Amino acid sequence: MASHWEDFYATHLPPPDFEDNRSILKEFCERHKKIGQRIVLITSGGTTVPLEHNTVRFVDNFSAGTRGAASAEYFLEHGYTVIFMHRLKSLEPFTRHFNGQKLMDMLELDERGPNTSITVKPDSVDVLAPVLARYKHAQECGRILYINFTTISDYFWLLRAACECLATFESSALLYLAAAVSDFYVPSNEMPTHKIQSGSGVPNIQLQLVPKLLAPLVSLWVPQAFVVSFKLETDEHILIPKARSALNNYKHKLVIGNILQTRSSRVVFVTPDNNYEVVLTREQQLNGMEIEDGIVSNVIISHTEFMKNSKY
Ligand code: PAZ
Repeated sequence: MASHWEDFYATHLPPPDFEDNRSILKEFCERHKKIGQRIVLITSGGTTVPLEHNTVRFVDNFSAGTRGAASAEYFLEHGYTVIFMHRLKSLEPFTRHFNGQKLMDMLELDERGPNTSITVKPDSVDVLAPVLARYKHAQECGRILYINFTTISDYFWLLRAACECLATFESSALLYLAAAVSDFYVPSNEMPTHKIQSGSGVPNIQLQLVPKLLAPLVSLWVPQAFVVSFKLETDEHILIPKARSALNNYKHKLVIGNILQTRSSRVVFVTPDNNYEVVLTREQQLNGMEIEDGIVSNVIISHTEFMKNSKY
């Protein structure tokens, strides 16, 4: 049985920096509410499920955060203000282009003179400059806020706090829930305090079902917002039925379905009225295009339509 969402908050403490993050979210939303721009909350990356309170081991999720980080850049390009709620150390907008050693390889170090200098290699300027320009612009306008989570419990607390701040935006708020959130967890009161000992034999770890937050989110926390959830499956046959059942259960506006192996080239939009695919061809991929460009453009068309028809 899934525990009820209210029980979850009653039995799991907020993360230690929760009040700081709540104030930061509140201040950011109040500032942008005055400007009157549209705002998107993007959740990105996977949550962890700790197996011990003093966590040495945890269950993790495959998500790298590519979808969320890339989408954040496209929402900024379209004039949205962005709250980027992501798994700590997962991919982030802009820096994702220079992951690993890429940035180091673009730089030249000169230690010959009295002053050490670092320059960008001439053939890397064209690659770095456009991304840097977009990054600087977003920073200078203060249009993106980064909030990070690690565990499923952090995610729950931060998501609700963000929703409380976003509610005032009514239909101008868009929730783009791309994070891969664990479906199973070990409740706090069933978790050992210390590292599980191999000397005690095979551990008996009982995972419970995570409560479905989409239900209170859509009906109570941000009832006027445009909510988009993602659905990941590995079996093509159940993708659309599962996406449609989520839409029927939670009564939000759009589920974007994807299959693990093809998620960067094909997604299916499932709406109350129909299904349609957004696809990136091999050629487009080779030309450096990203499927998130098409996903975000289509989501914005639906959000615009939703705002037009909304009385809020
Ligand atoms: O983060 P990523 O780019 O590696 O993967 C994106 C994704 C597959 C996690 C996302 O598109 C998604 O489907 N999120 C929801 C997953 C789910 O809980 O069903």
